[in-house]
Amino acid sequence: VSETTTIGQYLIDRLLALGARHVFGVPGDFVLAYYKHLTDSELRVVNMADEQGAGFAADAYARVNGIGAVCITYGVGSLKVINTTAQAHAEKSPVVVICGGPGVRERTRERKLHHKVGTFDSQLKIFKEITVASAILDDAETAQAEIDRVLFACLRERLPVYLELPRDMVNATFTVRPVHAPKETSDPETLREALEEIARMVAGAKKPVILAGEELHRFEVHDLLPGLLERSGIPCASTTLSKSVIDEAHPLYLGVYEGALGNDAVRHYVETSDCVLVLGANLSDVTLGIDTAQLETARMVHATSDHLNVRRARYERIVFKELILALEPALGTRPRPTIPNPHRPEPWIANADAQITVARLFQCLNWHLTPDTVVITDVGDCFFAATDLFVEHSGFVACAYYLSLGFSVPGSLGLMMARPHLRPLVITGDGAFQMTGMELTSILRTGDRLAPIVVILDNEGYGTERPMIDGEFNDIHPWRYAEIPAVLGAGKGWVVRTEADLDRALAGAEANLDSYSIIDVKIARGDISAGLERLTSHLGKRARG
Ligand SMILES: Cc1ncc(C[n+]2csc(CCOP(=O)(O)OP(=O)(O)O)c2C)c(N)n1
Ligand SMILES: [Mg+2]
Repeated sequence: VSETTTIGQYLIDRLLALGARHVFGVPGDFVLAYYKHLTDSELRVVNMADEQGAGFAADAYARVNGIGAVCITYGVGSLKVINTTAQAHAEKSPVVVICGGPGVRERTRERKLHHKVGTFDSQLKIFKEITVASAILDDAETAQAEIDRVLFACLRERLPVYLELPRDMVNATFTVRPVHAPKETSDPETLREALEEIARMVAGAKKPVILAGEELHRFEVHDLLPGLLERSGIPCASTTLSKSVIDEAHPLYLGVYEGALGNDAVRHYVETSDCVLVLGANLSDVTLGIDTAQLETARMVHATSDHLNVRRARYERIVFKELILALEPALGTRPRPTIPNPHRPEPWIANADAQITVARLFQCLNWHLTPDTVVITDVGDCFFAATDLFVEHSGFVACAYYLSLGFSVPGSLGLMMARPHLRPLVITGDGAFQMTGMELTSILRTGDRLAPIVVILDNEGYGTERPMIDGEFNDIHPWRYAEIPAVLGAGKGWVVRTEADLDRALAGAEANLDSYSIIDVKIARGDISAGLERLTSHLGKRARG
């Protein structure tokens, strides 16, 4: 039997079929009819205060759920998710951007229309640069093929996509054809040869090591990692972007590798290895410790969804997931080496009157992590300090490569929608919080009694930039963050100056299961984490030219 549907409904059905349960957004007249449609569907619409917040929430959601969606209006809305879509692209997050647009009948001639800039193609062109596939759904005849093409590309590449829905096409009908998910397979001979070459290289190595990247997580093969390590006897390190790809308590886990910016023992192990298997890690200047990493191509296998290189040889037509699935049986076994494991958190005992410092704050937070915590950090010293947290069981989410301030508070809402049983520990700087922290209002608006704990490192401004080049431009207006609950009419707040204050605040926050908690931690100017200390001495040299 042939079934008739509408473009709007088909898109909803496909999103549900591919695993989306929520859509984040802000309505506007070009998308209002579709917004109503979405609200009446099985998808839950999560309204945000600002489109950038919606984009960040969809990104965080997509990272843990496997697909996410953001729905906004033309121009004023969509152009505000450029930054978040660029982040999703940079860090491989499968976000579907759905933008309501002018109707096809409104597009018969170029004219000035509210929210429109340039031509009717301008937005599509802008999004083309930062998405893997895109379409304007202006024809009912081709709509199904276009939606399928775009959504499959999103999942195949784990990259964002853009769909523009002209408002008069929402209810345009067509007859649904069966959906065929394209099956991507490697060239079997090439895969076999590549695996043999990798196995030879590993067998001949004295001290192989795996650098486990974020794509293991994105392509849902991270669960294979413990088995791979245990059988092969090869230890692994993660990158700043992939932290928590493996339980950090695993005996074959070394820690986060980030060149000279990270832990010395991890650096030494990785850089003295004669065979580094880089699996699913995109190597950026950040991942490579601001280019301080010493990894030579001649002793490296580098596999990502984009390419496979064994030393200098490149193998084409290898599907990343297939390679990872085939790796464990292909590699031999060897006795487990003795390796330096990351330090477990030391028990926290407060020195009651001592002024709180960044180092002690993170020691305390580390002690408070539970299997139900998911850590989400913003950019700034919170990120550099959080890299050193010992994350057992729990997840760790950060925009560790694109580094856009303002991700954490809206991102935490995405995480809570995707994983309602987890409680986010949101760690942010005061500058980042002033950008998007007001999305706390969206967390309340859900009516779900969500209870993230937001910790603000309140150091009177842009602490990360001060050691590089300082000036008034790094100062911000001081807020009374702990009083935000009074303004929003819900939530609980604490100000922390001493270690005893921190104990009280965390005890109170942990007991507050009905609403968000906000902890304003007063950090002395110039008190920075060891990680940031190392970073700024490198960056400062570069920034000063
Ligand atoms: C959206 C965005 N704008 C600007 C920057 C540049 N930047 C990097 S760190 C930083 C300071 C952040 O201040 P804060 O959130 O208070 O954290 P702190 O550095 O004090 O730890 C700035 C402005 C950025 N990364 N992202
Ligand atoms: Mg700050």
